[in-house]
Amino acid sequence: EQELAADRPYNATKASEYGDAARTPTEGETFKPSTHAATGSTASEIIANDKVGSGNPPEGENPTTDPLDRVRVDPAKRHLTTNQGVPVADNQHSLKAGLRGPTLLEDFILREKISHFDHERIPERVVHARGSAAHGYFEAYDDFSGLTRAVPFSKKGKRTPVFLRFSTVAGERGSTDTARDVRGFAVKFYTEEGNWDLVGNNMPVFFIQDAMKFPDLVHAAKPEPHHAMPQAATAHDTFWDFASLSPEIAHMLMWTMSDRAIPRSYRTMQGFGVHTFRLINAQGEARFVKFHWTPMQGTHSLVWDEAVRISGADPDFHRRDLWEAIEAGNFPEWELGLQVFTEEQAAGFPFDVLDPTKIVPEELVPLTPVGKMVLDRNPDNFFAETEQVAFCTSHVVPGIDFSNDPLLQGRNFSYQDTQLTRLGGPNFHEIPINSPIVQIQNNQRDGFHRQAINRGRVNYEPNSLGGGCPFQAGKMGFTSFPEPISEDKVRGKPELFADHYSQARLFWQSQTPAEQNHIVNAFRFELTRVQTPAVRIRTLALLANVDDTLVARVAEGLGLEVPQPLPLATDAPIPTYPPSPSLSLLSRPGQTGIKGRRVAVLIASGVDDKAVKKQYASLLKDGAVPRMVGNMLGKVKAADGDPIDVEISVEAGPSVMYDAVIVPDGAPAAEALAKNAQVLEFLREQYRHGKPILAYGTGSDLLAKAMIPQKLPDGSADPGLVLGDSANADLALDAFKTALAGHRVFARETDPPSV
Ligand code: HDE
Repeated sequence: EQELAADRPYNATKASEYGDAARTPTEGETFKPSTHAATGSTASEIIANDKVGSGNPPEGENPTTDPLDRVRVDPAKRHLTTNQGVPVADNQHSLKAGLRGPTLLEDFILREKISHFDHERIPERVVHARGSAAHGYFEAYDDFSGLTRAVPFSKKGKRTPVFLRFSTVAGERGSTDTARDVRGFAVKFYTEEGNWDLVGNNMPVFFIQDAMKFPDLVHAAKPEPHHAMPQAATAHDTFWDFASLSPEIAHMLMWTMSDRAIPRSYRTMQGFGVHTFRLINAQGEARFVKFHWTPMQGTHSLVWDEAVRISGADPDFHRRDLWEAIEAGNFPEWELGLQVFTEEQAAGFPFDVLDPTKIVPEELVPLTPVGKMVLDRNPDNFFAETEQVAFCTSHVVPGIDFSNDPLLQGRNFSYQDTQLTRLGGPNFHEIPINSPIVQIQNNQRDGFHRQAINRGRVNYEPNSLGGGCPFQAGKMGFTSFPEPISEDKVRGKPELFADHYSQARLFWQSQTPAEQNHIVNAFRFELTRVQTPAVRIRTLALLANVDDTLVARVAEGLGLEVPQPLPLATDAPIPTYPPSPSLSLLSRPGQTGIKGRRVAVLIASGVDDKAVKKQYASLLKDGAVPRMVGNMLGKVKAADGDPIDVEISVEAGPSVMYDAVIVPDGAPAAEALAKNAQVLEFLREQYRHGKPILAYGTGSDLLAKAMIPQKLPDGSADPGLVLGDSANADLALDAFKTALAGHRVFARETDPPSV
């Protein structure tokens, strides 16, 4: 029989109700008195100041961490209790009238346990259901108070804690990570003037121009309602039916059919605020702004064939990648860049900055880097944090304001509204992950699951009985930009919104040939899945307005003629843009380095272990993630007789789990591996997916057995295929690392694939 761990009643959430002495935790207890708790005189003031969302956090610390100890539960050395704190003697058997008798209604322990379990699930998000998140901070490069009074930008080196949730859009909570889809990129800044949510995506434009159309877009994109297919993908006939009848979608289609929709990792995606927002400084001066997050890990994507296979091999591919990188101390970073422009400049642009289907090309307004975001801590509990976090575009702080983008205006209603159902009422701001780091003071009261114990009898304003508190903040408070408005009340859109194609063309023309090939193949794949011929043809008619080559190539892939283009929605002259190189994934900064890249080292008995161990260590040192991959788990006997552990088998860790492969020297090893068709397939997939391959000595025999070409299809040397021997081992490893930093050799691709 275990003794009860606590020798006296103790509850971290009630500590100070029993006086200061009760704040010392008993053994096995996790509660730590907060480092910044005020030492007020009455017990409840101490509680109030120790609560999450209260007190003044010391700068540079993540103040959301410490106070959360109030709600952290660590069962170490503690006994089991019911939710009422009653010690549970037996957690295996229900209470019965006799060993073979019926279970008794009286069994409050069984009923409480089952009943809580019955209600464990909450509704999943209607879009962006599948996500992964992490904590971190944003650090300003300088004092940008001339631009905005938003506190995260107030001085050089200032750190603001953040929580970032990535997501796919269409798939359900248990769907796969690598579906072709937009990715959510939602950042919550916990500032000293309240929470600011920058709820963005990994693409800078959107499908529609007005919130009115959002439910239709989502209905069309989600599984078809009669049979709930496809899961974890955007629907085919219904989505393309809607798309081909909604020409404003043209630009976004180019992005979603590009490699942006199949990122290699959350860590290698850009993020965008999408809408035009406003920055307001302390003098009340306003400027328009677009927010851009640039990954310092490089901007990389999967190839489609690989994305499909990963869905089977590891549906948690992106979730795992983010988790493991942070656990390994390989903290991902993004630079925040702002495109700042005035209302007068905006009036001169050939597009409307309120139109969320348009970008502001970086060549027109360059990015100003203002800070970096670092993700350095995984959540403690997926449900409590990642699932319950509630982002709302309406959560802005003084210094940030909206524009009249009609999509943003609609979102400002939608997010707050959706949380009411999803999180069960109006107190979702009290859930620890959603609580601001500043104390909340207002006269809102009650509602389901209220946690604040508001004291006193005054719950209205103005009042005299409470000394007028809490009082209005006046100039210190949030003030909306006083934009002058004098217009008729109408349903409609501005004329420039009607140009649907010029920026779709800009995107297409700014891609490299390899990226253009991928776009054509993606359209071909998706439209092949569409069963209704008229929908295919109408989509081609839409693409005919984007680019002649694009539509001709897609039509050819579908065995169709190019149809007449869809009629244009405007007679106004269509703007033309010079190509924007920054729209190509391959031109983004941060493409160097191999941190976090996964490298398979194929081993079997007889492998040249000295060289292998050296390569392995060198990759580790550079922050890469090498893995010894073999026919089966267990030990292989190296050439010099030493055993080496196989970390994973080719069966459980197929090619698509790695960014590159090393095939070491050692004739017996090459022979043993060559007998396994999965190994040969592994190598062929590495090649087909453009991944760097390093082979030493007899490793080349294995490549030959897998029929890996030595030259690129055009006859030139393959920069990703490095052959080495003992004489040039180090040079070869360096060449391999360079290829790995470059990520892929797209020049290997042929259509259809020849390997
Ligand atoms: Fe969302 N969107 N959205 N969206 N969205 C939601 O809010 C909505 C849009 C985005 O990790 C929902 O809490 C409307 C654009 C992200 O928790 C919902 C419109 C962009 C996330 C909702 C849009 C986004 C959401 C579902 C058009 C990129 C996940 C659950 C007017 C700038 C946030 C929830 C997270 C989630 C509505 C368009 C990004 C229903 C009505 C444009 C990253 O409120």
